[in-house]
Amino acid sequence: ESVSPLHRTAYHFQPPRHWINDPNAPMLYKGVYHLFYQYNPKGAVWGNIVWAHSVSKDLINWEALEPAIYPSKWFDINGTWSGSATHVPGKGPVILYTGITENQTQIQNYAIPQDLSDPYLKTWIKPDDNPIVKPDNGENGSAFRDPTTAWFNKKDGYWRMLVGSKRKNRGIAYMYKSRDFKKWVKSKRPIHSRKKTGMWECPDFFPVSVTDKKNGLDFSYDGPNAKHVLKVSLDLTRYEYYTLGTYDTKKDRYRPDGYTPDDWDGLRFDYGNYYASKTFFDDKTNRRILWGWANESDTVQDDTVKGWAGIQLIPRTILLDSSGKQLVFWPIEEIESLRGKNVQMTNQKMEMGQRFEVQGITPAQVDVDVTFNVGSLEKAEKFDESFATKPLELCNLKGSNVNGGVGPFGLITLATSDLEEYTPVFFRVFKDAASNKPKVLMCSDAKPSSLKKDTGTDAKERMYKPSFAGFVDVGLLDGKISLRSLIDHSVVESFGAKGKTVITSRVYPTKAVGEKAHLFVFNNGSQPVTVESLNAWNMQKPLKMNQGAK
Ligand code: DQQ
Repeated sequence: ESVSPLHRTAYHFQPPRHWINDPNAPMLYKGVYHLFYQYNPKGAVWGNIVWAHSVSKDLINWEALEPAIYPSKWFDINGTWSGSATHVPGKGPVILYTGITENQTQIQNYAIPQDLSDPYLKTWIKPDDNPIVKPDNGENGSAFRDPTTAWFNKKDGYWRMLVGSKRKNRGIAYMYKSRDFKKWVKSKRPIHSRKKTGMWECPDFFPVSVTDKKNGLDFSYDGPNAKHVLKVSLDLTRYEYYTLGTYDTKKDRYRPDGYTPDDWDGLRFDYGNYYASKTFFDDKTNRRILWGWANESDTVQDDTVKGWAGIQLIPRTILLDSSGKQLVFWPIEEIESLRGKNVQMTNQKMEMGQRFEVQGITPAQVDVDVTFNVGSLEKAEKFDESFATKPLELCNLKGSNVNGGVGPFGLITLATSDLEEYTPVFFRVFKDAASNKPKVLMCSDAKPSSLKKDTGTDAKERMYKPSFAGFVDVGLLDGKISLRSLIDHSVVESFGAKGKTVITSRVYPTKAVGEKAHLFVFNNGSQPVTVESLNAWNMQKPLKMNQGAK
């Protein structure tokens, strides 16, 4: 089968061909990073799912090994779906995953390495005493999957883990306990549930430090100064949300803080094309690192023609924001080792309608980091409260060309020189009437990204070119706001205000490709905005990216 190189990424994780989805069981073992992922070895659409397995020493270069887990036993004969790894003292890493049985029931299994002395953990065994957990009478056997990494409670000597589910339309994360990591018993209460959110896929549950602004915490951390994060992936709309809260290890209860909605309009790791994410704790560098999958935005037909579909986004560190009310995300620093040629811009004032090209690099494959200064907020538009939970509607109403008081301003990525095609990533600053504080909107807009003709009559046959949006919780006291975008041919991953709001778009320009893509900074607001500093780097291709994956 042929593979079209046109929109393939250079420095994002991809196998050479075929379909990929969820990252599974990320971990560090004996100095080697492991990433497993849902993979179709036979084509560029979802199906025939196995756990592909890649290893890396630097999170940049990846070597493909043989698939680690694939259907072979009665307890996973119809599928080996998502799961996680836990380091169990005395046993090494243990994988928990969802198996699909002959009659399509979802059950939880475990797998263990054949040889613990092998840092690559090449061969995995699925013992015959599987499964470890089956749906009981109250549970829905067709919505019961994606076990989390387990955490250990020293006080009572039990491991605990979560399984995503639903009852009618209520999203649920069931909790299971075990002493020996084999016999698991369901807890009386799920760790959490929420009405009308539908199936909770790929739950993730972990602590973050309130006081330590540099380091992550292990899953089993049970000391002072921590909050917990519960993230779920919503099957119905294909986006995720998380709550921050308190986990009382004695009562075994998680209570969300209540600052932000525990619902569809909750906080997100990424407000764009991002799903089925999963974290792990890197105990070498004390980081909590997040992996997430970005699906294609073009059609299934196009994927088949391309011969590939899906990428993993650049791993991100997760920390609690200094406000304590949200998380912040930042691309792992290893990615900076791929930075090549650098160009800069400083103190460039942009009047309304002006844009400046970032020249001297190849903008289809760059890392760009810019700090804007918005000066005065006097001209900022009044914020209409009815949009308080509707950033997307606001972005749809006010695109990058709709003049405002302060903004829109930002980056124009993957553009033709005359903006026939372009993907703008930008801010717009409002003023909250009651508090007089700024309300900042961030948008990544794929609508003008591609001239490709859509011929399909059915939505599935049409390219998906959505605008994505989120608010950015900044005070703008010094007038500054930053934006970093990782641009890689068909993906634009953008970090607003040092990672407070992150948005990923997948786009398929027809002309703004390769050497023909351009990058600009722009301002379409009546208040002049200054580019205080801008750095753009060409990004090199890693030497190894899964060559020869089966
Ligand atoms: N993908 C897996 C499931 C999971 C879903 C199947 C999320 O385990 O719920 O490929 O994308």
